[in-house]
Amino acid sequence: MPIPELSEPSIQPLLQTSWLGRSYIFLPEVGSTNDYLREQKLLPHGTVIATDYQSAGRGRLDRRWEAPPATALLFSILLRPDWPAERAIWLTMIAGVAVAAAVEEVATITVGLKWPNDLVVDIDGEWHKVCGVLLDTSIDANGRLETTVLGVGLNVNIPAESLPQTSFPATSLLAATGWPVSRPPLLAACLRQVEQQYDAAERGRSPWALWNERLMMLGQPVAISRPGEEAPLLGIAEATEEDGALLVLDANGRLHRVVAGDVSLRLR
Ligand code: BT5
Repeated sequence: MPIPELSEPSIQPLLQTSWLGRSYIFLPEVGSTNDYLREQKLLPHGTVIATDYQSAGRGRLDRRWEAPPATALLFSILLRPDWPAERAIWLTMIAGVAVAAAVEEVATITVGLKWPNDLVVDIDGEWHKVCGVLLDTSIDANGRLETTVLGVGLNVNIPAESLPQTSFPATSLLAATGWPVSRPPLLAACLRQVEQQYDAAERGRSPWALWNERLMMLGQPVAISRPGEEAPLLGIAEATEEDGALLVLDANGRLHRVVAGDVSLRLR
């Protein structure tokens, strides 16, 4: 029987990292890679788990993340940054910037970011979601990050007809470009890019500028649904602040600072 594409013996020779993914676990199937790492308290910083199928893949707010078997990159990274809790957003930014750069290395496609954590690609003038990022954190009594799990779900070779039906349209690299992408080198590129961005953050460099540069909705009319708020906020997405907050200008000229929510673009 051939060894699975994402198994440790396939991935290790491709790794170009010094610490990320050197502890690596492949499970053919798991509930959720984020949940698996959250439960494994003793694994070292930089452990990566990848799977071919999640039976309980999660998005934010306990939403489902769906992908048919062996068509996506579904992986999570265990990180123990000695950072204040407010800096957790840096990890989400790092994942977005790093995975976008990795995708652009291996596929002929330009990737944008949709605030706060989605990778999107333009297909005939309409943005489609190709990847989502999920950060789980635990914080110690001193307000510092303890254990964090950074999960990435990237739609690689999902055929167009098998894409999940979602309110914000989904796509895969295959559906968007017409070309399948080999998952092992793409995973290795993602890990190299994440390590590079993480090491820079450890040296004090915020990923905010790189993240902000890729945000595709700045200057555009948006509708934002916010947790706990019935009516969506309508306005122009003006800018972001270094802590990741989105500034939205409404029709009355009032500037709103949004820290959590889902953005959709609307027509002018
Ligand atoms: C996210 O949440 O986009 C974060 C997704 C993170 C998934 C990874 S996979 C590895 C790791 N282990 C996990 O259990 N999770 C992480 P959010 O922004 O809340 O988006 C969720 C919404 O995206 C869902 O409600 C659907 O509408 C849509 N969706 C579900 N599956 C999708 C897919 N494959 N492609 C695009 N959109 C999808």
